[in-house]
Amino acid sequence: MRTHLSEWQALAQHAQTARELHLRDLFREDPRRAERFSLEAAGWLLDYSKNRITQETMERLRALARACDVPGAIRAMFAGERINRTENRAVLHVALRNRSNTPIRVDGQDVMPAVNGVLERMAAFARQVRDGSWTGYRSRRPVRNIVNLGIGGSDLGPAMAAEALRFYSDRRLRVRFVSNVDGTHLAETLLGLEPVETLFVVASKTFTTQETMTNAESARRWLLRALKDDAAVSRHFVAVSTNREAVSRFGIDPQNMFEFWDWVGGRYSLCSAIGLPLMIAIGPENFFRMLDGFHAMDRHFAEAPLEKNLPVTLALLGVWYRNFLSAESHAVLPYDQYLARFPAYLQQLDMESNGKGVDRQGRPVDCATGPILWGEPGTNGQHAFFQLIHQGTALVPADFIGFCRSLNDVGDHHLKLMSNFVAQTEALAFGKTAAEAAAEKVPPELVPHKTFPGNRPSNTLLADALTPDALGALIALYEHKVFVQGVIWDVFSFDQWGVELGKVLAKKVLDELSAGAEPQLSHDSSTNAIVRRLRARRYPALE
Ligand code: G6Q
Repeated sequence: MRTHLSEWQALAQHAQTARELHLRDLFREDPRRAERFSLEAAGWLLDYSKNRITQETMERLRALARACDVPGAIRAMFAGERINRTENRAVLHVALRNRSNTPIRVDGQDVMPAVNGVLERMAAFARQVRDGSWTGYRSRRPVRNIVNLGIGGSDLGPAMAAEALRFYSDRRLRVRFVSNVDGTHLAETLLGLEPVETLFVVASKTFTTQETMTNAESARRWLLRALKDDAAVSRHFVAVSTNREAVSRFGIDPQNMFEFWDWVGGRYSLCSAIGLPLMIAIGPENFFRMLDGFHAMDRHFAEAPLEKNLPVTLALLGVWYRNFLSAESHAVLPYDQYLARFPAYLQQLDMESNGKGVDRQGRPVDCATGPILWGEPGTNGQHAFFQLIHQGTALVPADFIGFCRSLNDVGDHHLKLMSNFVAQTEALAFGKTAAEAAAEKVPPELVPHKTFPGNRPSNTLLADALTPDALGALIALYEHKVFVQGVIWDVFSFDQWGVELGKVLAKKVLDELSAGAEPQLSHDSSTNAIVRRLRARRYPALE
């Protein structure tokens, strides 16, 4: 068990004194603190000096990482070992963006020719859509609307990245994402679209997911209502999947299926064919630049020693707060409107990977695992929940993500944005003492309210501009951070069994909700009553 490790116990001991440290004193005592606790890789600066750590803290955390064999785990992942043991799969998202093209083997077979082959087919298809030569069924009209139908890992990555890289997108094309089984999502998205100008990308690794298949069937009906010929499906639907059989059963031409593999986890699949709608939006060259950024961070992660390793450092800081200073959540605060969906994307990456309660031997874990991850872009969050981070009782370590240059140089907006970015981390770290408040002539009764305790930790992540490669490197940074934390907590980060039970129960409830005759209900009294009410009040009434 992790807490039995002497390195763990040493950290717990060390945390008792570290709890007393204040960032004000740490910075006062060491004028070179920022330099000492800053790292750079793949175009990103990480300044982690505004954390409640000392040199000793970091050394002890790295000792823990070594005791948990983080270096061995990194090697095993890159070597294509079946580290996803509960699903008996290798974990090789790094192969998808292996731009140096060195062989990466699964069961002795190099996967790079297949990876490169699919990327080439994607690029050829994306070019056809972008240059207008992919036209609607029996029409000369080019496709203008691309609607991705997918959910979870088959939605969040491309949806987030299409927003993040919107600056680079072809504005003649409208790329949209429908995920929810709620018919409103599809209905509102299709409103006003011309079927003959619309291409659906059905993105599903398994091609059995209820939400995606329901949306795909409804989209097909919508298309055929207008085009009135089943043959139109093969012109207006393409698929991204590992399930060739189900794809052709749906009526999609296997020529228009873009394949990926079981060693690509859903939430790690953005660089696979799942990225197709993004590639159509921003073009293959920008997509490849994004892969270059991913690869640069992958190389850094695989090669840099622990003390210079950005993903390892972020992971260890997270472990420090979660396990030794009892933080329950972690905020991610991008100061860039294009990154509006980044926290939602990271929520899946982090919480689905490390939201686990048993260790790799199947025993209940003896330490806290993944934190609750949340966030919103700055400066919006400042006018909403930042109050709690500054003066509330919860410790919320935060990552501030920003860029030196804006892609939209409008007046002095960027200077104002970034002045807030800087000021927030400063205010969080150093606060304002009661004496300082009093010196500002704050009425005595208000002094406690206008005092800021400070000592609230943050990381600053800064890149020059939000380019495709900067985005790729940023995503890879978090992917590997989550991986390292999973190793330290000794949980399996690449499965998600916790989502299964609800799916199974929903099937039963669906039968009950849609049954003609009043069904015999055998749930608890609460569930029975809700099912009855839904049936009774559904309008128009069930026959
Ligand atoms: C991600 C999960 C999950 C998955 C969706 C969609 O890591 O596995 O979010 O991506 O359930 O699955 P399909 O791609 O099979 O439709």
